[in-house]
Amino acid sequence: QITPIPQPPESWLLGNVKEIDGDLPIASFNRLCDLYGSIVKLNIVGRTVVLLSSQQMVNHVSDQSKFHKVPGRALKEVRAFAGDGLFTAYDEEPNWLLAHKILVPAFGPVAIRNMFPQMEDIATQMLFRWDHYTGQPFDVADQFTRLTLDTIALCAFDLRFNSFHTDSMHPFIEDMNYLLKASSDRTSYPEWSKKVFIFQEAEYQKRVASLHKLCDDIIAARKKKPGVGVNDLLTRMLEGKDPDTGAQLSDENIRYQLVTFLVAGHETTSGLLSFVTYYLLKNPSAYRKVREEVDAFGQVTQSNFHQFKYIDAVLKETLRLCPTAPAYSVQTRAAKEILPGGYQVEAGTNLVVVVPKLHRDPKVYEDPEVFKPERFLDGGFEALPPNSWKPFGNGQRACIGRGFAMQEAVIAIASIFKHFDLQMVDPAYELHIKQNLTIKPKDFQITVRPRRRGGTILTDLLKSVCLQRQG
Ligand code: FDE
Repeated sequence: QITPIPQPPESWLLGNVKEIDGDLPIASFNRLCDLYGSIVKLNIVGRTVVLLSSQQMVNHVSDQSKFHKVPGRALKEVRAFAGDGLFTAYDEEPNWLLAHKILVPAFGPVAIRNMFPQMEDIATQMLFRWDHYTGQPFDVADQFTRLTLDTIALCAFDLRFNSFHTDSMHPFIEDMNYLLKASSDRTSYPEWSKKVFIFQEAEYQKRVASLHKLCDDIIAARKKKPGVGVNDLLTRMLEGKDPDTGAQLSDENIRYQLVTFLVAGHETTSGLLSFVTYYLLKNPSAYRKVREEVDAFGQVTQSNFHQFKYIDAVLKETLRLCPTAPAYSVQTRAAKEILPGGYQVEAGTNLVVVVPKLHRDPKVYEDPEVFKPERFLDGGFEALPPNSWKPFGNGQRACIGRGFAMQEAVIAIASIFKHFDLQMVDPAYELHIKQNLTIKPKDFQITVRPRRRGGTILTDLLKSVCLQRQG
């Protein structure tokens, strides 16, 4: 016997479109889950979408033999610039498996460990910059965008954007922000509107072309001067072969992978670091414990990085409350499936996992709204019920950059807290979120002061190098 799925009242022609705030869809999803429960059905201009938000529901659809990732409406739009790159490819497109096989080793534990010096290099550039900002308010999201963009570009493509040496952001950022926002806006318009709004469409295409040109230029430059001894992502893509068939990636697909890694590799991680900063400033006891951990180790290094257990828990807890990729979609493999509670879903319907709500399932998390990194310490993380913490997606389509992002984030947080005291510009600041497919804190400003007296980060670092040499 089939239970009808709860649905808000529909209006004529538009269905439930008016339930969704175009600027902040995730807030609307959260609100609908609060109102209607762990499963909600929406009619978005004739398309059925089902929101899922409890561990029980999400656990059920995490079974890869029955459900699999199908890029949702927004990701379909993103295909205009990311094509069949890893993130936006359909499972059954041959390039997904081919690129997956070639690139998984490039993001394996050994490869990531070897990226430590490059990550440290960019983090240090940020610290230099912050030295000069002493006492002066700045936007954290802006700084972390520079950090993560420069880091992915250097680690993956041996390319320096040098974002900390210019005031304006690299033009790539503007194009990307425009395209991500436009892609998410486009989901509430019918397909034919692209033929009507010709100016918007022309602007969109212009941005896509500029993104593609940037990537094509990177590929062309590397082909002219193959990196001697460089074994980065780009080399692997240009030279890597499928171990089973010998197949290689086409230039077109490599361009899409470049776009994918530049976008996926920095948007989500910069959001994560911004939220971490917010939560640490809002929670003095967590701030103090981070500081204690950092001071106990002195410097974060390639060999001690795994021992920063408290910072790791802070990152996990931040991703619980503010998963920067706040939703992902799956569909049934068969014509229909019955979900727990007797709800029937059919093939072709996007089942959207509303991650921030899943992460507040009261059956899983005690005091779900409270920031408490301790819940993940001492086996707490391992003891979670299956599929109750999903900031990195699910199964074979889960985030390939997870280890990369976590290492980068530990290095950043550990170095910042080693060298600076941080303060919110407005102590009464309450978290506001802005969404651009991924989420970030809105208008969140801080000031920093170096912890030491006199000297700069540079003299500090030189001193510690000398001490290491001597000792
Ligand atoms: C992926 C991902 C995901 C899934 C999605 C879906 O399902 O749709 C998610 C959820 C994510 N990812 C998340 C995240 C967060 C963070 C922090 C990150 N992420 C980071 C990163 C970095 C890098 C480099 C990356 N990331 C990348 C990536 C890729 C490529 C992908 C796709 C995969 C496949 O194969 O599909 C992802 N990522 Fe992430």
